[in-house]
Amino acid sequence: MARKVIKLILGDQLNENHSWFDKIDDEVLFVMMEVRSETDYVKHHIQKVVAIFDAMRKFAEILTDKGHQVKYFKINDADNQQSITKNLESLAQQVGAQEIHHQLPDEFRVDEELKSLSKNRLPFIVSDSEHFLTTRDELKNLFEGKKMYLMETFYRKMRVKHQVLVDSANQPVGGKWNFDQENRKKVPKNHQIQTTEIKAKDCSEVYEDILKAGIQTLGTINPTQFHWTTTRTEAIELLEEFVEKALPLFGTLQDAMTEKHWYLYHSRLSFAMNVKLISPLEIIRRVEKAYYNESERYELNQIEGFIRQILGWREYMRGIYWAKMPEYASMNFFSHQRKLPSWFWTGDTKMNCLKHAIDQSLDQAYAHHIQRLMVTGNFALLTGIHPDEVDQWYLGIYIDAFEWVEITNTRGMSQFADGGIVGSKPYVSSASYIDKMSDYCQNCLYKKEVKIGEGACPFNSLYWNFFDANQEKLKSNPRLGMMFNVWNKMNPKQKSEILHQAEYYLENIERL
Ligand code: FAD
Ligand code: DLZ
Ligand code: SF4
Repeated sequence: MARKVIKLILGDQLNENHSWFDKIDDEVLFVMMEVRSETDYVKHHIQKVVAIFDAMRKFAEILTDKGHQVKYFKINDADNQQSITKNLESLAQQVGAQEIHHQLPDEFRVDEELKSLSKNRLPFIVSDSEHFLTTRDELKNLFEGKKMYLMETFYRKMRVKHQVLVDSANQPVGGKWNFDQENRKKVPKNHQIQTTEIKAKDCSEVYEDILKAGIQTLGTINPTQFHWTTTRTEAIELLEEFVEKALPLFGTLQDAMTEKHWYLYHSRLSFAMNVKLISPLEIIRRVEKAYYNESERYELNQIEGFIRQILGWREYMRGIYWAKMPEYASMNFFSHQRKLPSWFWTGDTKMNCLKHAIDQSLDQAYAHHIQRLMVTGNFALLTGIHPDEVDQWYLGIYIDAFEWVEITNTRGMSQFADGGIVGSKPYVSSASYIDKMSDYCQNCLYKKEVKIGEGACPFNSLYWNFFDANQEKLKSNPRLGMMFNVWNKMNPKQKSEILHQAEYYLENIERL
């Protein structure tokens, strides 16, 4: 009798090039499932749930068309028990499966759930997801015994290991590993933004199923004009368009923010990559090829800036996640306790930068890196919001939010709740940075240059208040010495007025 093997494909494991699919095998039954355990562990943005279900359904269709056997549980199917393990167990019994296979999940929570199932009677066989450029434990092993996990050290090793932008002596092409200094420009006045376009499709059927199931979501959607890439073909098309239209300016304007455009020269590839429709290596190689073939069109700072995000930051964050979970999820270095103001769910604030970043996140399930780090994240850190609250918001709202990359960026890089594992100092700023990188302050009711009194920008007093409150915890940080010098030398009256202003804003946080 033929051995029946069940192979589980999770919603973020849509890798058509995985060796599992190399040949058709009638003994293998692939299983995919839309389940409440995954839709409800946090309140997700409606566009995120639609994108995942749409991508999963289309992936199942592709496998079926190729001749593979697929059991697909839709969210409203009568036999769906709404849990990965329950569906797996009953399916295994039903088809008389003798083995269950799965790929390494990216989330600790799901890893634990699947491990608990493996204690049951059936052999459980685990494969790599064949997506990342590092193994789960590579970063942990690399930094074994060391206190600091420097991203830059890791990134350079990755450049050499994967022979990306290095010469035959393993030295960086162009003589430098990092072109960050050139990548901090604001959008110039009168600049015409010519970037990738929005390509919409109809996702009403998936959307109706989600409504019918009664899944609680946040944010808005126009299901007939849905634009997130949900197939490999769409992801490759977006990559090509990105290389053609946005890459030439990616680095220069990667930190810029503007009211005029919600993604500027960013790629919008994070969702497709995180659900594995497209691989990091193919994106890196494509971008590298553009540079080598047309170096007159693509400057090295644009190319290196983009590659660093994927080969450096993305892999590094995953490495930190597996090195530090589960302790990471409860770290709260500053012991922050405040709740997020309710306007994080409505955008109803007078602070123009926050209004803009939040409205955009609710409407598009997207904000780019600097909006996440230096607007919403900056505000949450300066106002002492509990990292659990911040994590829940980021994990829910963004199209690309999966815990391994969300928590390390949010709790780590943005909130410094890990005490400095990911970042060497907290990312906070007053209005001057936001003004330097955006056009938000021009249309704001608050005054960017004012610290105290009527109309003073809240970021200005909250900034100093944060350092004053956390002086003990931060004073030995060599990167903050100059800042503490400035604060400690300020005249006492001015200091006290600033602290009072911050206190007033904190007490009235709901009305900012
Ligand atoms: P681009 O700017 O075009 O960058 C290209 C790619 O680089 C991205 O698609 C992404 O895969 C990778 N990348 C860039 N920065 C990072 C980073 N810091 N960490 C990991 N990968 C990176 N990214 C997520 O994928 N999921 C998250 O849940 C997430 N949460 C974040 C939370 C905070 C507080 C911050 C500051 C950043 C977060 N990021 C997250 C990183 C980054 O903001 C997004 O990857 C990026 O905005 C996605 O848009 P894009 O594809 O247009 O990126
Ligand atoms: C995020 C998500 C959602 C909303 N729904 C599903 C689902 O119904 N079925 C599924 O297999 N995966 C879903 N996902 C993605 C999972 O959360 C992801 O696969 C795990 O977190 C493992 O990283
Ligand atoms: Fe934001 Fe302050 Fe600028 Fe207003 S003035 S947009 S609140 S930084």
